[in-house]
Parts: sequence; C-alpha cells; structure tokens
Amino acid sequence: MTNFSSANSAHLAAKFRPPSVDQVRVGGFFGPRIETIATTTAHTLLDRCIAAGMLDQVDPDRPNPGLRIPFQNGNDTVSTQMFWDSDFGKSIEAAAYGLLHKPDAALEARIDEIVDAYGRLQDENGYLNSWYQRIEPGKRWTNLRDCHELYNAGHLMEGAVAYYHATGKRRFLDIMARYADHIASIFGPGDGQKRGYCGHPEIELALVKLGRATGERRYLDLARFFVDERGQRPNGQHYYDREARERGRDPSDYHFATYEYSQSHIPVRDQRHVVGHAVRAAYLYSGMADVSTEFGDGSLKPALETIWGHLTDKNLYVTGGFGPSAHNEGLTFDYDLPNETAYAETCAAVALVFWASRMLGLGPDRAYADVMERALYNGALVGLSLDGTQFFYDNPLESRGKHHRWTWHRCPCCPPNIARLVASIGTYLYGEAQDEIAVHLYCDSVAELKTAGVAVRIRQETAYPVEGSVRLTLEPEHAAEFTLSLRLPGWSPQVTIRVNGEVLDPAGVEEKGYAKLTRLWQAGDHIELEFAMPVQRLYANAKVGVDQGRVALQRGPLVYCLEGVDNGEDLNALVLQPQSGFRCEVVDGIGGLPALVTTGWREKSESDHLYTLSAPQRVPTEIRAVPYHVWDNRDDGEMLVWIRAEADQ
Ligand code: FUB
Ligand code: ZN
Repeated sequence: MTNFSSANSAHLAAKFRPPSVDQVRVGGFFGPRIETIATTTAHTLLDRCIAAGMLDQVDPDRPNPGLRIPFQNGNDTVSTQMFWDSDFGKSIEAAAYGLLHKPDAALEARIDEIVDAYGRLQDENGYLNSWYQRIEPGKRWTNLRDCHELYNAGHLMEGAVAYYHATGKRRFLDIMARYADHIASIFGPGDGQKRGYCGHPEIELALVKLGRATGERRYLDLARFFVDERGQRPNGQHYYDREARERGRDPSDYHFATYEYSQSHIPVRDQRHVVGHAVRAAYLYSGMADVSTEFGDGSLKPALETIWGHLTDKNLYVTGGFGPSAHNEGLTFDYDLPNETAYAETCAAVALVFWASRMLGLGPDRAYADVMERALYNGALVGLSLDGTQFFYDNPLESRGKHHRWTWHRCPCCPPNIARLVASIGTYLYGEAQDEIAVHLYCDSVAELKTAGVAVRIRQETAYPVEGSVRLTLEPEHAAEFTLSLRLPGWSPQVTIRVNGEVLDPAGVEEKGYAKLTRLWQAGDHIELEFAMPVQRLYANAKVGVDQGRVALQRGPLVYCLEGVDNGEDLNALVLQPQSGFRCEVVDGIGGLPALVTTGWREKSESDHLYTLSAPQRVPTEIRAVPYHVWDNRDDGEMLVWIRAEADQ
C-alpha cells in the first residue's frame, strides 16, 4: 500500500475547491435522475462494457481477445479499443457515485471484480494499460499523440478516487497511485525522462483529483509538468514529431494535419483560441485551471480567459454544446454553428461543465457559472434518456426525425461521461474556500461544508429549475464569520434577496454576478432568493446566418425546442408571433418540467408546386415547446431549437 500524507494537507493551498460528492446529498430536480443512474444506468454501463469485451481485455486470466478491427466482420460493435480502460474508468466512477446515493452490494461486487482484474493486470513496475499489456505489447509510450495511453490512466484514476470516496476501499486508489508514481518516473524534465504528454488531455485534471484525495503534492507536480510541457519544442523538436520519427513514421503524415487538433500546436500559455477536438480542448483547459488554482499560477489565466471568451462569444451553441464538425469532433471557424449537422458531442458539453467549474476555482464569477449551468441542463443532459438506458453521442439542434439515442456504440465515451456528471452533480453546486462558501447552482439538497474552520450545513429547498425560488438554511456548528456568495443567474431579469426576512438590495452586495454576504452566521439563518423566470426569446448574432429570423426559447436555465410529437410535421413551417405570451403546461413524459405553449402561425402553400408567385398563407395555431434535454423521450419525430419568428416591431 502506498503511504500518503493526510488528505487535504495544508501545502495544497488553493482558493476554491469543490466539495467531494459525498458531502452533498441531492434531491429535487436531479434526485430522480441520480436514482435512475444508481439503480439502472450504473448496471447498464457495466453490462454493456462487459458485453463489448472490456473485461476480457483487462483480465489477464481470461483468453486474450486479440486485436479485433472494427467493421472487418461487418459489425462495428465487435472491436477492441485502445480507450476501453477509460470507459471502464468512467463507468466505475458513475457507479461509485450511484453507491453514494444508494448502497448496492451487487453493484459494489461487480466493481470489485473489475478492480481485482486491474490489480492482477498491473505490471511489477506499476504500469497499467489493458491495450498495451494485452493487445499490443511492446509498444508502450511509443505513440502518445494518437493512442490515449495517459488518457486511459486519467480516467482510471478518476474512477479510483470516486470509488475510494464512495466505499472507503483503498485497493483501486492504491493501484492507480502506484501507476501514477510509475508515470512520474517515465515522464518529467530529468535526464532520460520523456518530455511527452497525451494527445488526449485528461490525465492533468485526474492527477489533481488524485493529489487532492491523497494529499500528495507529487501528483499535482506531475499534472503541472504535463500542462507546462504541452506544445513546447525541446531542442527545436515537437514531441509528437520526435516520437513519430522514432516509430519510423513521417510526422507530416498526420490525419488531422495540425496539432491544433490536440491543442499542442504551441505552449498552452501562448494559446488564445479554442481549437481542435472539443473534448480534448475542454479537458485540457480544465487541467490548466486546476493547476492554476492549486499552484496559484496566474500565468495561465490570460490563456484561459481569452480562450473562454473565444468559445463563448463565437463558438458556443445556445445549448452549451460546442464543436460543430464530425471530421475533427471539434471546432471549425468562428460563428460556424450549423443546427441540423451539429456534432456537439455530449462529452464536449460535459467537459465544458468540468472546465467552467474549474474556472470557479479561481473565485466566484457568473460568467463561468452561467455557462456551466447552460451546458449542464441542455447540451450535456440531453445525452441521457429519462429512463437512463439510451444515449446521444452527437446533438443536433434540428432533426428531421431520424436522430435517436442509441443503446451502445463502438466508441462509448458519452454514456458514462454524462452518467458520472449527473451522479456527481452535488460537487458542482458549491465551492469551499478558507473563509467563503460559494453557491454556484441551485438544487434541493443538503450539503456538509467547511469554511473558517467551521463545519457548515447548508440546506437548499427549491423546485428549481421549475420555479425560481430558493430557500437556503445555514447551520454552522457554532456562530462564525464568513462570506456566503450566492450566484445571481444572468438570465434572471429580477432578483429578490431576503436574509432572515430582511430584504437586501442585490446591487449593494453584487460582485461578478454573486451576492456576497459577509456576516456572523448562526444556526437557523436563512436566505430566500426569488429569481424571476420569464420565457425569453434569444437571438443569435447576425453573423450566425442559419439562425437569422429565428429565436431560441429559454426559461431559467432550460433551452426549449419543438418536437413533432407535440406540433406535427414541418416544424419549419411554424412561426412565432411577436409579443405573444407563453403559458406553462404539464405534459407527460418530459420529466415533470413545464412545456411552454403559445399561439403562432403555421404556413401553408396554396398548391403543391415547388415554386409559386405567392407567399404561403399563415394559419393561427398553437405551438408547444419542451425542454431540449428531454427531446426524443416520447414518439419519434422532428425537432427544432431555432424557431422562425416574426420580429418585434
Ligand atoms: O477518444 C476518446 C473519446 O472518444 C473522445 O473524447 C471523444 O470525442 C471520442 O472520440
Ligand atoms: Zn463522447
């Protein structure tokens, strides 16, 4: 067993850290979703991972499955994958959060079996990767650019930390700490060490989690090494060029043509644009933000803040998804936000939640929390069906009726990613600092936090996001002075704050979109927040050609869409009237959220001719919108986010 100093030891000085998942008990809107993950999705993920052959690949005592090439036998699900360890890692992580919500001995036993297989697979020296140990032995650390070796390690580390927090069992954590120590012996600035880093960022943020869970600074140092080294040219040579030559390959023979694909084209501190593969990008920026927080390293901030602006001002879908192109699963050019062909991978929106939450490590700032909430409730959550068994990979904002969730995929990255995010949502609600607690998201919940040396229980009572009222009750173990920072969502045009019944002027206490309340807090103190939650019409910048003449509907954090099941066919024949109001309506099968109903027009052509000299006639009709993330949970049909709208005069 590895010896660790005490967890959260003082030398890991950071500003705001998220609470661990076990500190926040979540009910309300996310409660039933977590329950579904705990009781259904967690088992489904393990079932499907194992059915795909992952345990055969990992377990050294099972027959070696060997290299199975996708499509060779006409079935693209029959393939071994070099990133399978990551899918197992994420599935274990999701299941671990499920265990925190609801103990399940059978689920725990299944995880133990997988952990045991990894334990038996692990090399004497600590190395652990089922692909390079069983499928392609002899090729370790030869192709960091393409082969996910450190990415896999990162996801297994995250799974190990989650499982440790959920069960207190050390085995998986010890296995992964040993592997991290081995990685630290291979990679670094020392003589004979490799100055490489993964083509798919992930290990950086995972090492920070491992460092926080174990209290070991060396894991943070390794995370910082990988961040610092990315895109450098030691001795005038990019690491990926060098390793390609060492493999006997021409570095210019690269499918994605540019190292922008993996955000390793230039050193990270020099980067100013969001580029390349979307998930890689947001994972990298998450790691950079973590390193910046943990080391108090302000030199990463200009890059992080400018890249953030470039994403959110020019490249983000209204759903919080990003990366329009299937070719590179990522970015193309500014304002390129096609709707029907949007790739907007579920993992990218999940990763944006990770990144935004880590930007909050530097201090409460609504610019990040608002985007975190947008990505969470829309572009990410859409990836998981209400029954917890079906998953979206790509997320168009318009469909002619043929786009549906699938059961499994030969690249099953999204299902465990959205499941682990939702099941761990409690950690995204808060930030804890030395003398401040930040409330970033609202959801009915009870949190056991700590600040100013005092344990503080915070109870949130709310029907958010159905309604905009939230009541928070504080129970510090004894009276203590600290700051409570409450996010005032940017979408709300009117906010009321009452502390112990007394109304406060939000403008008098607001800083970067948070109400900062500093006082001697006593048990029973309560705060009531009222966020006006009108239905809002959002317009896209004129440079987004495809959205002109159209609006997206939003109420609170939820972006809405039209579905064929409510509105019939030809959703593009529907037009919203200017000024017409909306009423909320209960509709079955959309997770208890309100549908929005208004009066609009349906356009009808006079004849069946393709072109005529007269415009289609407009007939009044009812238009019903439902939250985007619940679409495709009922009957098949069209879907549309950007709705044609007659402009206000
Ligand atoms: O490569 C691993 C994962 O699979 C990526 O994060 C996703 O974009 C998908 O390509
Ligand atoms: Zn994915």
